Amino acid sequence: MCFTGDLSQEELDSFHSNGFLVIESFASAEEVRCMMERMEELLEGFDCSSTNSIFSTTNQRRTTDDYFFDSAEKISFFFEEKAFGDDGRLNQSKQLSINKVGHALHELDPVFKKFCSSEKIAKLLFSLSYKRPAIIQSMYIFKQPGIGGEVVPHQDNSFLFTEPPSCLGLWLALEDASVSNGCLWAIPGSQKNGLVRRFIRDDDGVHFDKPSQTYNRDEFIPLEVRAGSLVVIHGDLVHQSFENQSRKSRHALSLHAVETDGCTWAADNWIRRKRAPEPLRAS
Ligand SMILES: O=C(O)CCC(=O)C(=O)O
Repeated sequence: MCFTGDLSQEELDSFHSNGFLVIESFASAEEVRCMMERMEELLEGFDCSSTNSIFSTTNQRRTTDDYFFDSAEKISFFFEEKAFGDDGRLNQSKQLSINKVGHALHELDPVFKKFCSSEKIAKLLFSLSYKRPAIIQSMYIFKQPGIGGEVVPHQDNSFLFTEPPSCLGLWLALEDASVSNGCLWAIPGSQKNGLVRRFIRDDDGVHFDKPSQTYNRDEFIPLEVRAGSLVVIHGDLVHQSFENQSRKSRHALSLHAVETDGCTWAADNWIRRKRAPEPLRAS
């Protein structure tokens, strides 16, 4: 049975206590298949020689080019840091070299748009008391076998800040995610400690306003989930994922929603849109 309706009180309590919630079978096998097949087509059409932009959370300098900034309203392709050999060429096919595709699949691609603006996504957000939620970014994350890079501990409100903070992560497993292929890890309840730092864009590019905090590895628990499961992530929850050193990929669709009713988008966020995002509608 796929998710169709509201969250139960028990699910809401669990989300508020832990800062995350796993909804199994949120997406049907058919929805997952359609999005994965569509991504294969998009990759087929991607000309590798058009960009060599790398996505890295360990090397911030690599994420500050115009290709990255412009991706807020485009479908753009970012390579794994370890995709290239010393000669600057890809060590494997482009299909196995891309770290992620973002950040406007939910607006520009009909297959992803259908899922992202579906009634169940809207209902979920309304169940969490959002009044006029909008998806502000979408990422198809590959976590490639062998070279899938780590995502260092972070809070999503750092990157997608509204006043007051309202970011919510919706992370859909398109393939089974386990400790061996780089599943999400989170510190349960860490959202209660509030936002530690912000990722600011200014005339010099992007930077954090404070140094990173050190987290103890054993505070984190793994969120191992089956394909089709959705992990709902509070904007202040500290979460991360490790390198994928296995031979299995771990594809996921990561969406981030914000409240547009009574919350103001911060002008110094990395995303500076020309058009306001479209709010999700109740049917
Ligand atoms: O998919 C991953 O490995 C990390 C994704 C994540 O942390 C996010 O989308 O906020």
